[in-house]
Amino acid sequence: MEKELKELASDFFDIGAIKFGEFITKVGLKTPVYIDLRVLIAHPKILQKLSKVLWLFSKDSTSKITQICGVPYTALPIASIISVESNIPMVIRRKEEKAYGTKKLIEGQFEPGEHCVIIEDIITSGSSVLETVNDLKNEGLKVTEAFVVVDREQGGLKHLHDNGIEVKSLFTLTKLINFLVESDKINKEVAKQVSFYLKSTPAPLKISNQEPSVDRLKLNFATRAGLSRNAMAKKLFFLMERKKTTLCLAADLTNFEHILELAEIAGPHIAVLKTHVDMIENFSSEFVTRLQDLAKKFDFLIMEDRKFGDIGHTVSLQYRKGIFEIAEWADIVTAHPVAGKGIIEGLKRGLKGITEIRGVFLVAEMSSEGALTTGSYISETISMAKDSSMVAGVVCQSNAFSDPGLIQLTPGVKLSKTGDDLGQKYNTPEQVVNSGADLAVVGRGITEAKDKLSAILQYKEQLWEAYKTRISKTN
Ligand code: S5P
Repeated sequence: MEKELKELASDFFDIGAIKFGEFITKVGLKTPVYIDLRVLIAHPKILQKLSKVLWLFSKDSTSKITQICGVPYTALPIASIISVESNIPMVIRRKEEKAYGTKKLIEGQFEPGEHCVIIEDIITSGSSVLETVNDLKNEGLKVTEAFVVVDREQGGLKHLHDNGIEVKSLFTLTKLINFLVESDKINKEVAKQVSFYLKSTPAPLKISNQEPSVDRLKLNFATRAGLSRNAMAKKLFFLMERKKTTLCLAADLTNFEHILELAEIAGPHIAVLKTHVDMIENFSSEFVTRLQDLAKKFDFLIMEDRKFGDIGHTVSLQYRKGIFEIAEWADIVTAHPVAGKGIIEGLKRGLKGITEIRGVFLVAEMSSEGALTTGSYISETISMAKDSSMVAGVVCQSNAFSDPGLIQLTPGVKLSKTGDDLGQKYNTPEQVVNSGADLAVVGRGITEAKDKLSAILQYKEQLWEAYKTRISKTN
């Protein structure tokens, strides 16, 4: 392979794909060397040679690669050639801004769980690769490897490794320069300048949507509170940390006295009490007042799981008006983003004149059998959540987002894993926490228990233990 690489290095120099002088990189750094592999498309033979050598890395892959994704734009032709030559399908991640609604972010045909390898021309900070990986993962693809032409040795490798991506590169910049010295393309003085520059300039990791490059599952809630843009998420993170509980009690009972009785018992041990007020037969404003008193006394938040799902105008009225006047008392509400971002605007409008902190959880993925919340619906919901300061978190079953400032709420939790006869599916507390749950919803696991307090404590403890273990894992 050394011979081919040396030849490729000379080719790059001859076609002007590598230049020496003073340049500014994509992430704003000054550099004495500039590599622009876009010119390769004017040299099909070199492009083909490069693709062939790059694909040799696949021989050592630990998993069977069934999809290939080139990072736009420079790596796209390389990925296309590899796809054609290896007869492995390719996916493309759109580069344009994430407009929610109509456009698919990932083009191609694939099943969740398929292994996809990333093809990239150059890594500096690793941010382009990471953005692509995050979007592919949101679609359910497994991504653990990136095949790269040149590693500029400025931190990208480590950043990606820290995020679970192993990079295999044909050249480090040092190796590329050495080949060029050996082939008399550049002199040693230039090589020295470049190597000095590399040693003194690590590249910061920048991601276009400003998402920090951290694994949220490893951060504690206090740290994540500081990374959140949403006031309710901050409040909830701190509350969970303070009370050492991630339990959200689904008080799905039809008589409000029974809900209040349960809240008396559960109050000290829960972070959130979740209601469905439209199932309460004797609903009145008295219920709200008494529940709010208990919330204050025991330091928990109230979530009305209304799952708003209509056009913004309707939602703004449903939120604020009617007999429930939800906006007046619910700290948090849930919403299906099915109607588009107007729903969030509608909720915002419903809060006019209300000064207390309020937050929304968007339902990205449901727990029940046959739910239609799959694929791009989930990733589009995540994009919507990230774009709005109203959104405190996302309701989902899997670790579907990386933004540490958002809270993952996961329902469908029970100590015994059986479902119900209407399609509800359950996972154990440990399983949901390992799948990213920050806050876990338990309903019948508690409401139907003979000894409610001991059930509450059991769920609380198991969930908290699993969270502590999760954040203490180093990889
Ligand atoms: O996907 C979902 C979303 C929600 S919010 N699946 C759910 O089960 N829920 C709610 O969580 C549901 O409305 C109910 O209030 C609670 C689960 O109750 P359990 O009795 O099955 O634990």
